[in-house]
Amino acid sequence: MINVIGMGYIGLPTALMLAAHGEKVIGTDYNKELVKTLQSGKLTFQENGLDGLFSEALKQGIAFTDEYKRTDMYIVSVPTPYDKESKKIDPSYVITAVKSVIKVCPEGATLVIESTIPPGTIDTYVRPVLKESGFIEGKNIHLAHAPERIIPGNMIYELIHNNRTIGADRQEIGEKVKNIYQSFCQGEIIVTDIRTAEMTKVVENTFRDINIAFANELMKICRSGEMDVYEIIRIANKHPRVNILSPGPGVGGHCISVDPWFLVGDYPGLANLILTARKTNDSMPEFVLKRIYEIMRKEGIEDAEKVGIYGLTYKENVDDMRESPTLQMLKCMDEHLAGGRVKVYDPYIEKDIVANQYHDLERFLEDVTLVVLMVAHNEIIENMEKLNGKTVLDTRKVCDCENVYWL
Ligand code: SAJ
Repeated sequence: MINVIGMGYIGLPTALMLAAHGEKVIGTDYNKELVKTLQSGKLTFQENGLDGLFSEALKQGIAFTDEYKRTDMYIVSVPTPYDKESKKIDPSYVITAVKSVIKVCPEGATLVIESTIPPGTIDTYVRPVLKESGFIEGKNIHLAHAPERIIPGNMIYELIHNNRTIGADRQEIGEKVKNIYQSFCQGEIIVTDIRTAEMTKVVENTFRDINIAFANELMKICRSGEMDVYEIIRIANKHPRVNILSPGPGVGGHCISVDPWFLVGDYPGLANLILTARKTNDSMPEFVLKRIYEIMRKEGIEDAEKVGIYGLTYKENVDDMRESPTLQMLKCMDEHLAGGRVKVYDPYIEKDIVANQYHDLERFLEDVTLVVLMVAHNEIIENMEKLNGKTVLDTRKVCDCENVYWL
C-alpha cells in the first residue's frame, strides 16, 4: 500500500494515477474538510481529465483520510512556500508530514518527498528528524526525492508522458521508487542522488522564470522605443537557436514565482541574474496598471468603474489563484485611486473573493468600457466577437477585436 500525504494540486492527481494503475492507495490530508469532500466523491479543484481519473481510482478502491497509515511506502506532496524575509524555504509542512509518518511507519519503510525543495533540504531538515526518532537511514528507513514536473492545465497527460527524476541515497532504493512511478509513467525516469534531484527541479523552474523575465524586459524596451515586441519575437523565433517566450502580466502560480527565491535565499550574491528575473516578473502587475491609466487617459475613460478586469487565476483554463498577477494588480490598485471600483470576472472562480466580482460574461461586458484581459481562458477566445465595441488591453496577445491595445 502507498500512503500519499497531501491531497493538493500534485498529491491528489498522483494518488489517483497510482490507484488507477492498480496500486493500493490511501490519500491523507490534515484538512478534514478537504478529506470529507473527497470522501463524498467530489473533487476539490478543476483539471482536464481529472474527473475520469477520479472515477477510475474510486473504482479501484482509493480511500481518503486525515490519518497517517502504517505502510511501507509514503509519498509526501505538501506545500513548500518560501519565507518572504529570508527567501529561504519554509520547510514546516514537510517536517510536520515526516514527523507524522515516522510515528506510524514500520521498519524498512521508504519515504519519498515529492514536494519541490531546494538542494540540501533533505540533509538539513529531514535526516535530523529521522535520526531523532531513532531510525537509521539505509538500515531501517529509506529516503528518496521524486520532484513532480506536471503543468496545471495538462497535468494528466504530463503525469503519464513527462520524464522524471528520482534522487536516492542508494541505487536499489531509487530503482524501487522508479518501479512504483513506472506503473503509470511512460517517460524516462532517471535515478540520481538526492541533492542533484533537489537542485534539478528548482533549476527547471528558474530557467523558465528567467526566460519569461527576458520576454517581459524586451516588452518594456520595445514599449519605450515604440517597437512591436510581438512581431520582433515572432521573427527572432524563426532563428534555429532562438526561442523567446511570451511577455505577460506577471508570473503567478505556486511554482515558478516561488522556486527561484530558494536559490536567491541560499546563495545571496551568486544568484544575481535569478534575483533580477524575479524582480522583473514581479514588477509586471504594476506595469499593467500604468498601462491601464495610460489607455484610460487616451480613450477619455475617467471612471475606474468602467474598467473590467477579465481573469483572476494565475493562468489560462485553471482555477488556481495562487500568486495571481491579477490579485497583485488589484492590490496595487488599492494603493492607487481605482481601489475597489473596477469590475472583475473569471469564469473559473465561483466564490466572491474581490469587490465587484461578476459571474456572468455578458453582464460583466455590459457594465464596462475598457476590458483588461489578464488571462486568456478558452471562454474569451471562443467569444472574441463579444469584445467588439469595447476598448481592450490584451496582456496575452490573443485578441483580434477592433479597438485593442497591447502591453
Ligand atoms: N507565463 C508567461 N509567459 C510565458 C509562459 C508563462 O507570462 O511565456 C506565465 C503564466 O501566465 C503563469 C506563469 O508564467 O502566470 C507560470 O506558468 P507556466 O505555465 O509557465 O508554469 P506553471 O507554474 O503552471 O508550471 C511550472 C512548470 N515548469 C516548467 O515549465 C519549467 C511545470 O512543468 C512544473 O511542474 C510546475 O511549474 C511545478 O509544479 O513546479
